[in-house]
Amino acid sequence: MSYRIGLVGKPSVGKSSFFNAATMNDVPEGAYPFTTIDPSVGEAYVRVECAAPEFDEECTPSVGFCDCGTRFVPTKLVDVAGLIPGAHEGKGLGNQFLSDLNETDVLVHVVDFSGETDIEGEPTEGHDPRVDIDFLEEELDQWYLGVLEKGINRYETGYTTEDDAIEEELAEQMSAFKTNEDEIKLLVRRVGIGFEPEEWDDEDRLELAREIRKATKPMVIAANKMDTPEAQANYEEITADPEYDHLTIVPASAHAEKALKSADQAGVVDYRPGDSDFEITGDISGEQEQGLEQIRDFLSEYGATGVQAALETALFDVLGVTPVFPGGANGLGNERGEVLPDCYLIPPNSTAEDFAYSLHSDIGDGFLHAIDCRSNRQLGKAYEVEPRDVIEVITTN
Ligand SMILES: Nc1nc2c(ncn2[C@@H]2O[C@H](COP(=O)(O)OP(=O)(O)O)[C@@H](O)[C@H]2O)c(=O)[nH]1
Ligand SMILES: [Mg+2]
Repeated sequence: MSYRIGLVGKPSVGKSSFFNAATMNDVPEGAYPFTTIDPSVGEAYVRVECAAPEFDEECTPSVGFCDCGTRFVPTKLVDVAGLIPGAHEGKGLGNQFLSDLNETDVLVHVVDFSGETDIEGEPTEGHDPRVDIDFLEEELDQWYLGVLEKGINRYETGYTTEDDAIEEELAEQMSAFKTNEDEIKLLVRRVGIGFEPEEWDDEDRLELAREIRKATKPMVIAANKMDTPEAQANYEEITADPEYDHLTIVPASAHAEKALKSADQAGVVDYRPGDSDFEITGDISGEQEQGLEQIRDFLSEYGATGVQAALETALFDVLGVTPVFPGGANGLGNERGEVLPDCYLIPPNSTAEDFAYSLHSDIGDGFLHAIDCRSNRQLGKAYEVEPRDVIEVITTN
């Protein structure tokens, strides 16, 4: 199971910079719209505290790496360019944008908190980032509404068989959003509009579209360019605004993350991505030192650069993904001499049996019971897996 985190936002907010900082790949960046024509897919990492030290072992990750007890587990990051107002009507790179967006599991909305770009991404001053936050939600809602309306239309014009229920029709029409009948049913009930679409007015439809969007495209806001005083002032204001309470906002500086990673690669600092501090280890000029000390101040104010934090908040907090280590009750090593080689990211609310299936369908089919490797306790198939569990599956085969 591999998750895809999508970076979205109007042009020039720093999506490519964020993407590059998170993946250290080379994607063109520049302060003008449409630099990134094709969506870029790269490998980023999310941090998970390694379980091996608890067993007095040293792990040998098969993918990603482990740095002083912190596992860096790979995840896919997608730079989804091309969102401008009216994208759902096919303006700009709208349609490409929408189909790329469908492939993502969770979104990080990169917002230029400095207010130095207007709604189209052109240079300006004093732009309110709240406008961008609202615009993106509305844009997505309109897109969902369009697809929802098609489903209602099909239902009403009788393309479906007599006894097809509306949730069935909508689940089919909206299948690209990875929803299903049960979810649609639940959301129709939540909106409280009944199951007769002829009775849904425009507002009901929009509200339902919005609920489906929220359920299928959970989102975190990365308040980017937080290294500028303008962004810091906007951040103070917006995080104190009750209208925006429902959002998860992570303060971020793609520039700071990129600078630290570059300095680390050049051997002049020792920086572990996501950390709240770093050490200067090489010879640097006074100017470089001044720049790095500014970044250090930023880290002590905001806890980190926010790039790792935004990805992890999206995956673990908003989406609810569970990291779990396949282990062995009689030691963590396998027959190839690897120690705790894997850390799986599995869907929220997964059971021990689901976990077994994520290892291999044969392991799922032959599931007898599982073992919690920390306590050696036996776990039944309905056991709900907890983050950082170390589990061995015992099978009949
Ligand atoms: N101050 C500051 N500027 C940034 C940051 N991230 C990106 N930028 C600048 O914002 C502009 C647009 O960046 P880019 O990554 O191309 O944005 P995109 O169009 O959303 O992909 C460039 O001039 C970047 O250098 C940041 O964290 N801080
Ligand atoms: Mg870009």
